[in-house]
Amino acid sequence: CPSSPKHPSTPSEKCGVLNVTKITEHGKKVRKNWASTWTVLQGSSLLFAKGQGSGTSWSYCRNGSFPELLLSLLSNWKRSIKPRPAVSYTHCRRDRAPSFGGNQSKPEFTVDLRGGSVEWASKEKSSKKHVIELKTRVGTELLIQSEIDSVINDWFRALSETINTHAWE
Ligand code: I3S
Repeated sequence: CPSSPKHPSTPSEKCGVLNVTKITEHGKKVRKNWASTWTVLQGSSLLFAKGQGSGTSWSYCRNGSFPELLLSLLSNWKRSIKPRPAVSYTHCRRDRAPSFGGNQSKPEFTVDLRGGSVEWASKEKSSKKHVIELKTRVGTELLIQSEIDSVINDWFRALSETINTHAWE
C-alpha cells in the first residue's frame, strides 16, 4: 500500500484489487457495471481507480513509457542513426501498485465513509458470493466483491472499523 505521510502505519491504510459496482448514486438507482478496481482505504475515504485492477498499466511505468518510446524513436530517426534499442514497451509494466499520493494517478471516484454503513449484501442485491454493500451518507450505494474469502473479510472488517471510528465526525 502507498504509505501515508500523515499516518504511516494506521490500520485504516489498506489497498487492493476488488470488484466494484455502484448500484445507487445520490439516491437514484444506476445500472450495475462490475469492474476490477484498485481500491485504497485512506483515513475515512475509500478511493477507486477503475481499469487498473490487474495486468499492465502503462501510465505507471517507471522504466519507460509509451511517449518515451516514441520520443526515443523520433530522436534516433532525426539523427539518422541505426535505432538503438529504445525503451522497451514490454519492460514497461507496472512494477508496483499505483499510489494516489503522488502525481502518478488520481482516483476515479472517492467515497466518504463518515456516516456510512456496511453489511453483507443479500442475494437480491447480487448473485455473486462475498459481496459487501456499502452505503454512504449522501446516498451512494456500492457493491464490493472478491472471490477470496479472506480478502473480502479483511475489507469488511477494515470498512466497519473505519465507519465506527469516524461515526461522530
Ligand atoms: O442485479 P442484476 O441487474 O441482475 O445484475 C446483473 C446485471 O447487471 C448483469 O448485467 P446486464 O443486465 O447488463 O446483463 C451483470 O452482468 C451481472 O453481473 C449482474 O448481476 P450480479 O448478480 O453479478 O451482481
